[in-house]
Amino acid sequence: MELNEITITSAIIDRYYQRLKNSLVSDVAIVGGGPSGLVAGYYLSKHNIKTIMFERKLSIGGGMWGGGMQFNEIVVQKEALPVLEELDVRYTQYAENYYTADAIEAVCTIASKAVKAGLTIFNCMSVEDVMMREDKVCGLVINWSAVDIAKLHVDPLTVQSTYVIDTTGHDTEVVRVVVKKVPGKLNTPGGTIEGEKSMWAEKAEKLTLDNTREIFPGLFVAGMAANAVFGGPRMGPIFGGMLLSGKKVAEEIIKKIKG
Ligand code: 48H
Repeated sequence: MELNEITITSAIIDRYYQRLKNSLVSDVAIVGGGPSGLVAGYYLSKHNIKTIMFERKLSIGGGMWGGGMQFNEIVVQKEALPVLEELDVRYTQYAENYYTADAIEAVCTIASKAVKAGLTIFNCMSVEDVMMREDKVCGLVINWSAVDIAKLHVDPLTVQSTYVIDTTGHDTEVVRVVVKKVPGKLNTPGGTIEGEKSMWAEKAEKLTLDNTREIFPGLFVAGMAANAVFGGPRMGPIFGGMLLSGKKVAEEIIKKIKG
């Protein structure tokens, strides 16, 4: 059978264009494809909420691929096992309340489930700003990561979204832009980013969940970003808090959209 390069090229351009055009207006835009973002994307999509995700890197998965110090196993505590079960990730008990999973299986399986539930992912795209109106964050300003890396002076494009979730991890990049450029205060004790604290796993895992919420009208934080914004400690390679945080942020937004 004949294979024609121009048809191959045309197929990619047409399909990608369709997907991008269909994503210009969405219910939820997630920034960052780490574990918390992927889990949020899964639950939102499963509830038929139109959800898109932007990931700066070529691969999604964030900090989960490398487990702890590149030993590619993750630890998950008992309370997060229902999320692993829902997502079909296999796990093994290590000690009372400590379970482990293969980091590679976890990333691949969660990502696959999220995409099959309907999440649209754009990799190699960076979020550099938000779209704002008087009262809320209402979208994202995006550009190719390659433009960002090469420091080319190329203007970005914009997508509109009812809610934005910052799951950019330690750097909490979307919230950082809002603090710098959008009038108003964050919903934190000091009204701004409190900053991540040093390692204290037990406390951090609880706080990650407490801190998963709407931080500014239209803007939610989840995962490591939630801790960084609210001044919680880090927790190292235990991932239950990330999974539960992704689930919680999805539930909060589902409640807002569907009542
Ligand atoms: C597009 C962006 C941008 C941007 C960043 O760091 P992540 O894995 O995030 P979480 O919160 O889901 O998981 C945190 C976890 O991996 C971790 O680091 C833990 C548990 N640490 C504990 C400790 O003590 O260190 O993923 C964030 C993703 C990454 O893939 C980034 O590339 C991406 O967000 N990202 N994507 N536009 N501006 N900024």
